[in-house]
Amino acid sequence: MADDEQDIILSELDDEELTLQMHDDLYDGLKDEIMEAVHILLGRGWTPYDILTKALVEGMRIVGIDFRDGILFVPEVLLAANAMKSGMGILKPLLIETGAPRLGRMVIGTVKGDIHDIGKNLVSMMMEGAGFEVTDLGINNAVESYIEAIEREEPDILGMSALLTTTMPYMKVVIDTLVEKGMRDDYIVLVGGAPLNEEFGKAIGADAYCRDAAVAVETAKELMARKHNQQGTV
Ligand code: B12
Repeated sequence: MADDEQDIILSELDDEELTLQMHDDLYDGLKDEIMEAVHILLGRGWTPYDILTKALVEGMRIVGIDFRDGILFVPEVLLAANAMKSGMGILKPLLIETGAPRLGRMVIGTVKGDIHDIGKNLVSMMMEGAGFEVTDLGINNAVESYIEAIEREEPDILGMSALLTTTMPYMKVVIDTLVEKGMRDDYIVLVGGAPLNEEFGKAIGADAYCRDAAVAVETAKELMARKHNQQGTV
């Protein structure tokens, strides 16, 4: 970044400039600047959802491209991820305080071998904002961890996240274990993460693959309504 970077006064930028600056700041892992910019946009009346998607998620998408192309490396991406998380931390209570009626419960976690958690955290936040109670199991979850949590929490929905092509097959291990234990039909299983697609979701026996957090919320609501209708007619 240019030397005159520190001369930029974020509050003097217009919305578009500020959003672009946030993409740059996220790229550079500048946590304080990201937090300041999130507050500025909130002050200008932006919705938490717009800040999340247009400023933070879009910034992370750009980081992802340069990581893929070998321009950025793990330490830099970790800094970007931390800056992203600090921005998400400000938005989380705002997304959750919707006063929406309780719609159901969800247990969510990233699968074994995988430590990516930004997308999962976003899904948790959006689900909570939509009125679901969410138990987040964190990262690197073995099948036992999922089973233990669903037995304890008795959720309506189990969510699994994987960002690596090497860890996504583990979702099938979890689903197959649910089938073996005769528990599969007790839960709606949602899966997500950048390398997945609808076909993969179907192939492993999930109820749905969701490409982003907004789709996750819509799909969860739809499948919950279907489940309630089915229970009503039995
Ligand atoms: C940030 C990041 C990291 C950070 C993670 C920090 C953290 N706390 O999460 C760090 C630096 C630690 C990291 C490490 C590694 N990473 Co990485 N990482 C990324 C990066 C750049 C962004 C991921 C991200 O946060 N995206 C933003 C969020 C918002 O999007 P998302 O995760 O896709 O989530 C959305 C949807 O997918 C969906 N969703 C996600 N989960 C769920 C769950 C449910 C239930 C539902 C319904 C929906 C859903 O909703 C979310 C919100 O809208 C991606 C690039 C990319 N294009 O994805 C690479 C990427 C995933 N990483 C990659 C790699 C290779 C690695 C490493 C192996 C690198 C290394 N050499 O060590 C390690 C693996 C460590 C491990 N064992 O897990 C590769 C994977 C390639 C592959 N084909 O498998 C990618 C694609 C980069 C690349 N193109 O090379 N990484």
